[in-house]
Amino acid sequence: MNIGIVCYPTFGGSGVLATELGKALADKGYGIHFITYQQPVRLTGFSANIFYHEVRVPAYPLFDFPPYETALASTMVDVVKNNTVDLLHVHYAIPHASAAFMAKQILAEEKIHVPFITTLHGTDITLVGRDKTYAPVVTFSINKSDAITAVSDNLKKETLDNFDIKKEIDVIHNFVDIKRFSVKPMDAFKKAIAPNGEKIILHASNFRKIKRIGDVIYTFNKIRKSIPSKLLLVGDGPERHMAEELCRELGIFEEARFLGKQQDMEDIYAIADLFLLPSEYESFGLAALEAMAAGTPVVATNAGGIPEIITHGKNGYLNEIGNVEQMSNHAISILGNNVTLEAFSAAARKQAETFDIHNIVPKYEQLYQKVLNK
Ligand code: GMT
Repeated sequence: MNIGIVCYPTFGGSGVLATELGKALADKGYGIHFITYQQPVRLTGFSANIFYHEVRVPAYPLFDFPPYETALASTMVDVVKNNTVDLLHVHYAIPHASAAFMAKQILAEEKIHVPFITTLHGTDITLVGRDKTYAPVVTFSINKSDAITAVSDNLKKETLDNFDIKKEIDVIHNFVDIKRFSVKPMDAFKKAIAPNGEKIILHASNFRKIKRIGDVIYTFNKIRKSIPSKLLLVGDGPERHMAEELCRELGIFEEARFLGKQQDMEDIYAIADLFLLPSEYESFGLAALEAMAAGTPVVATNAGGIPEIITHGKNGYLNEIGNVEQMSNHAISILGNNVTLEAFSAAARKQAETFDIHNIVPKYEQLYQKVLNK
């Protein structure tokens, strides 16, 4: 089977998931055509079954806003016509689902029938998609999808509560490659970050408001007063400047390392003792799952789909949004006792195993087959 995958090629969770899915399918012998505006960040190495098609958006002085969606739909048409593509799988509804619908209609005019599947990831539904500027197109194109998936039960509910969806939504949870994330702690790297054996607290995100980066820093500031620790911040985005300022204001800039965007996350998770995810909302929280796969317990909020991966008091803790006191107390309770830390770490890894790539990817394969058999 040959599949066209459309996603955001950046460090965001939807692009990461889509790329890992494409790579896993290629390993199983599927032909995978990535259709994106730049090479997806996790698309490294060579596979004979993977093809990359760049969406070019030519500039023209008339355009204040280059028509990306039109360029994407046209590229999808071109890829389908010039390659063997059985179905399109688009990740993140905006504008991928409506572009896929347009491509499907254009191809149908030429008697080429290609179904498309839309995977909803989070802010395409809960934040951006709900805005009335986008909502009618998002609703229409989700309903026109040949199959719809959501990455958590919570996101399915959010979609049904907020959009007039007339089709079944299948929940296929996000996944992680356990084998890849179970790297041994890298002693030299750990020593460079925490030379005196301090505990390492990690946060990784796109530094948007929804991630509540301020809460990461305030929580860390409370933890470090009880337990010698260092903070690692991975990623970049609009809140980074504020975060750096806050660290300076609190006098903890030396204890915090801003690493920017990173490729080899498995090496970073491997040295972390605890992952902080104080988000306002997460449909799933892929970064938390990756941390857990590396045996890192997670202190997070009780928001969105996070409770679908974290079991309170076992492999991490779920907290009220914004309650930094609660988050730091829970973090201290894990980090303050090595026996507890080891128990949480083992439980985190065990929980991540249920979301292993080998358990989840077959669900997408079954869905592809079902759509093609229709
Ligand atoms: O976290 C983000 O804001 C990026 C966003 C994306 O689409 O790249 O992430 C969403 O999709 C991820 C993969 O399915 C989920 O793990 C994240 O929880 C979700 N983010 C939000 O819901 C805020």
